[in-house]
Amino acid sequence: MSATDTYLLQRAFCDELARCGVEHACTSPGSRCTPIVLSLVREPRIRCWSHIDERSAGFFALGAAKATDKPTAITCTSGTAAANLAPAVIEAHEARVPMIVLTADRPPELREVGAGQTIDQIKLYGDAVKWFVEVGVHDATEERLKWIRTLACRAYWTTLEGRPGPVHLNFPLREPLVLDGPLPADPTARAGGHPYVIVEPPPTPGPARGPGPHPSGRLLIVAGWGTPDPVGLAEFAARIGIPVLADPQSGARRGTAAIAHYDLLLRDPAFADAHRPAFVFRVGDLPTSKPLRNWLASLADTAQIALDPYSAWQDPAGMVGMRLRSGLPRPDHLDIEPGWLDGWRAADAEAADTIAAQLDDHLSEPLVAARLVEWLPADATLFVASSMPIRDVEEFAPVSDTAPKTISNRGANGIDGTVSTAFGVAAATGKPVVLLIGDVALLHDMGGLLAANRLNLRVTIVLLNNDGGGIFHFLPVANQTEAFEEHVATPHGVDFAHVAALFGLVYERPISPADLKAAVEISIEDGKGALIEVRTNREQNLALHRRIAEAVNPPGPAASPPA
Ligand SMILES: Cc1ncc(C[n+]2csc(CCOP(=O)(O)OP(=O)(O)O)c2C)c(N)n1
Ligand SMILES: [Mg+2]
Repeated sequence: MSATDTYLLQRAFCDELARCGVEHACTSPGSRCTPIVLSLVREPRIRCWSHIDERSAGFFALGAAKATDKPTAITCTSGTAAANLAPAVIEAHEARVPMIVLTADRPPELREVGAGQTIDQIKLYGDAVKWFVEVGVHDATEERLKWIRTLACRAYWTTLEGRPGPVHLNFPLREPLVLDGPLPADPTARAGGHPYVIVEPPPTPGPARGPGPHPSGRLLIVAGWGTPDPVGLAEFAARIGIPVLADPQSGARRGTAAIAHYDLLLRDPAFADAHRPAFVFRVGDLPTSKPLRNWLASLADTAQIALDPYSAWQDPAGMVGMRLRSGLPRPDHLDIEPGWLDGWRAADAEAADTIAAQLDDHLSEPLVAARLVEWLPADATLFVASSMPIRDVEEFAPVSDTAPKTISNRGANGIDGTVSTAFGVAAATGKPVVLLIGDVALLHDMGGLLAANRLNLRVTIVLLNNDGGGIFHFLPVANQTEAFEEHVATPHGVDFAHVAALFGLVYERPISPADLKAAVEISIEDGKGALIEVRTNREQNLALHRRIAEAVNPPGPAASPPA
């Protein structure tokens, strides 16, 4: 296997990835990966994004794939570099995101003999990938060139087939790793743009009108991330009169059937009991809300039907008795109990008024979560970090027909890689991206900020800085005073103005909602991005959440922990 063989094979492989539809790839530096990196960079149809840290690169690729629903390619060198992709590969697996991971490796004769930067990369990501291939070392015969073209096509289509997810191809590469002459013609090269192997695209789930359950009475829809055709779903529900408990990530928190504040409403046992449905359609992923999850788990007499287009099995309490693949039955008439939707809507409207009254005009975490959805243009993406930001957006964001697309890394619920994922979304959409993130999550992926100036990408980062993990104050661990602050809340005292300066970001620290709105709007309009810090206090944040929950449900029980 000469360098010419290596580069002929890699060029054919990348050509085929591009023909299939790969538009973005992430690279990171190294020696062993040189042929893969150079071949990707030389493929004009693939935009290559360079990263220093493979963990960030992995999440960036994840963000680009999430934003486009198309597989992103990512490559790295051998050794622990490949291990650093694991968090993003796992998130891609859990969240059904298509990714093509191309790791460089030492050839077989250099494994387990003390050669540098060599670890066991075979099936490195275990069952988190849909397909693993040890590509092997080959001469670039016509036969092998054809084969590697089919391999690229198969890798691409495998990421999308059935439940989408990542695939891993491990490429052993022999020295020399660079070419010293021109690359000869490829006998398998061809004109035209179509791939070597065309695979029928997976069926898109959508509304179905055919046979299926025809429930009546009290119908309810719970919609989460992965809801197919959320606008159609919201319109259908409004026409028929079915309340939709719509997580902002579903895209269905719109129209006259969407219920926004179910998380707060369902904390009241009397409300929860009085609003028990006969049928629940669970569309897409389960929302994060614990009161909603507990309520669904308690509905023993309710028929629960999951629309499960991606074969996700989202049912920790084991309540789902039927799984639909193709779409919800959407007959024109359903026999819905009179007043059923009105009852939900009245309660939701009252909760919205109560929240608005409680939020007054001071900057707080719930206020920021609620208002961002209103302030952002409809073509923007709101990327929401795990921990309290995702919960606050779910709890407080209003129903809106012009809400931005809201996404989050909720496959494995990690706080890692959040900054990089948001930059990946910005790279792939070319549209405004606003990242709502806590201080610990930002510090966890601070290196992700390198993308702003290295890759000339703009993200408006709204940082909720409560100097630690505010979420833990809602949990019983908050009572373990001897270890809580240092080992659980983990305050750090970092000055984020310095972080902004270090990474060359515009820095703002608004002190009123009006200032924040102006800072966000300017950042989006001038396209420069920014780090906009909102300082909050963990104890006061807990107290505010409790006050709101009590105001919505007087004289109901104290707020449930949101974990
Ligand atoms: C990779 C990873 N490590 C640890 C956790 C556990 N965890 C959940 S929330 C959290 C704190 C997040 O703090 P911050 O980002 O400041 O948000 P806040 O809780 O203040 O809203 C931690 C450490 C996790 N989810 N993922
Ligand atoms: Mg925090």
